Amino acid sequence: MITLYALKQSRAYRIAWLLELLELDYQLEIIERDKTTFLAPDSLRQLHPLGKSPLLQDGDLTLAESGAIVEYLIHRYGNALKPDGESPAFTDYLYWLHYAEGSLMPLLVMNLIFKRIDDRKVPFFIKPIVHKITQSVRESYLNPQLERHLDHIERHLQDKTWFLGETLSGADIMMSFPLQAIASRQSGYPNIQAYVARLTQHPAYLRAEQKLGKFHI
Ligand SMILES: N[C@@H](CCC(=O)N[C@@H](CS)C(=O)NCC(=O)O)C(=O)O
Repeated sequence: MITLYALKQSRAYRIAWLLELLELDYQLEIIERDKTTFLAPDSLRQLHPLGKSPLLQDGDLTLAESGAIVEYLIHRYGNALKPDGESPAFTDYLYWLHYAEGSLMPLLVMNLIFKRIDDRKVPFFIKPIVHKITQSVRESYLNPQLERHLDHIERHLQDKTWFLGETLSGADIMMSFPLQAIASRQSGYPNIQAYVARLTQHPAYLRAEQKLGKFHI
């Protein structure tokens, strides 16, 4: 039996979408976030030392890390979602599948942390200093990097339905989460917006959302 431990409003949407696409039988354990910290509850650490979501159990196997889970499920149950190793699309598949967590998500997480620092209650005389530091990192590094990455993705999606062209693959499963977060915050980038509209209307994605609740991160 497959069990997906899905923290609310998390990367677990990726895995639920994939499980629905593969039409696998699975059990869903929906986990509430801590109301103040927004982190996962300690109970998840009893299943895996890092206590993060998504977490998948398949028989005796317990697997964390959404990229690893996507590769595992596709290898085991759904090779149709991965191009043949000899085809030219294969390296593109590898690139986007790993780019999502390896390059794009760290920038989004850094952005979120800076926003939390900016919003944090501190004595009024310290606030301008904190703001000056976060502003300077945003201007010198974070914003130009984000812009470069979004331009890169926007150009890639030009005239494409999915990341590899016309065929949906594991690369889309991985890119869905960061692009959904970006599309809800950023204006412009019409190819990214259209891509997110497409994926959120995909029948398997809608089935996943019906079980997990609407995604609105
Ligand atoms: N790179 C990991 C990241 C896992 C991760 O940070 N998940 C978040 C939810 S999207 C989480 O569990 N946050 C709660 C916490 O850190 O306590 C993956 O792709 O699975």
